[in-house]
Amino acid sequence: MLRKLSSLILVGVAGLAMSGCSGGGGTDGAATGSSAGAGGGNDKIVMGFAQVGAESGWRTANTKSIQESAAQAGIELKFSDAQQKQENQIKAIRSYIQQKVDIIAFSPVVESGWDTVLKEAQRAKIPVILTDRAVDSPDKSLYKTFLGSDFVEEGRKAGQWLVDEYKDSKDPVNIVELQGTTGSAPANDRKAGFQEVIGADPKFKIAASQTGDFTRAKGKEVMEAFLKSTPKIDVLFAHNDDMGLGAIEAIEGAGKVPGKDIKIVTIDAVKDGMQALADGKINYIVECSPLLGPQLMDLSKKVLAGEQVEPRVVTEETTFTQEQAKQALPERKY
Ligand code: GZL
Repeated sequence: MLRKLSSLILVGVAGLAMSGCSGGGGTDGAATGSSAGAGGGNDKIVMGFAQVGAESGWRTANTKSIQESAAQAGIELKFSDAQQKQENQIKAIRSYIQQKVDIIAFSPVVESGWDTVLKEAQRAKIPVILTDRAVDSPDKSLYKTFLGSDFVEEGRKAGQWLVDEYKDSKDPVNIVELQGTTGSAPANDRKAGFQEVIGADPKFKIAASQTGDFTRAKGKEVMEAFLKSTPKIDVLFAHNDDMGLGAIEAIEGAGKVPGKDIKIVTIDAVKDGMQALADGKINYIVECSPLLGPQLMDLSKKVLAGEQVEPRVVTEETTFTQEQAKQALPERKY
């Protein structure tokens, strides 16, 4: 792109000077005209993507979608996995700034603490796109758009299923909640949406609520603790399928029947979750699509072409009952 062309000329001239005017092709690197930018030829877009980690089936599908879409769009992708640590994502973004990529995209592991590094990208004139998760910065000029689900609505849908499921019951309904990663937008917003809907009826009580960090292992561990500490559990609300699947192991380990003794509602609708739903171990799943790759690449090309893009792009998604899961499974992409 333009940035790389100017740096190619600069590097080429410097290279010639450094290699005694060998006319390029020398072995000292600079003479080969390698771009001072991020390489990839002078017309290929180079994207730096800082991924959260590989914590769940959703994240694996999201990564696959981004990598495959970049290849199909002819975009050179630099990709990093932060193992769910904010400091690793910040390091990756700084590295992309130093490499002078054309655009940066990332899924912020937590909502806060991004202003400094986003201002560094802004000063370097590298546009940023948020995917999947949001940041809580009041300065909306720090990124071009936020592409991802409405997590509050996902929480509301989970709550509404519960209200409908227990509409004829007068007895208290004891709920335990496996929250997503502490401080993350999906955890904060799914909790808020769920509470907004069930809070209207005092029979619904959240007896225990703790983070399972979106992983199966932690979901199982926390559910085991809930089963020991909470005398009567009617419902589990897990912020993602993976924690729900871990909780199923704990419930079965305690000699109870998931989906019957304890009803389970989760969010994501990844293949393993949909299989558990079809098998009757989960009762309802709210979809959260990880297939953000094509839209991300399209938005990136528009941003770099100087076109206006919507500041917020909400992904389309639905919900699944056990019957609907049986129908959907054969064609499920993730
Ligand atoms: C939601 C995404 C969440 C998923 C989890 O968009 O950020 O992170 O619900 C994943 O499965 O770990």
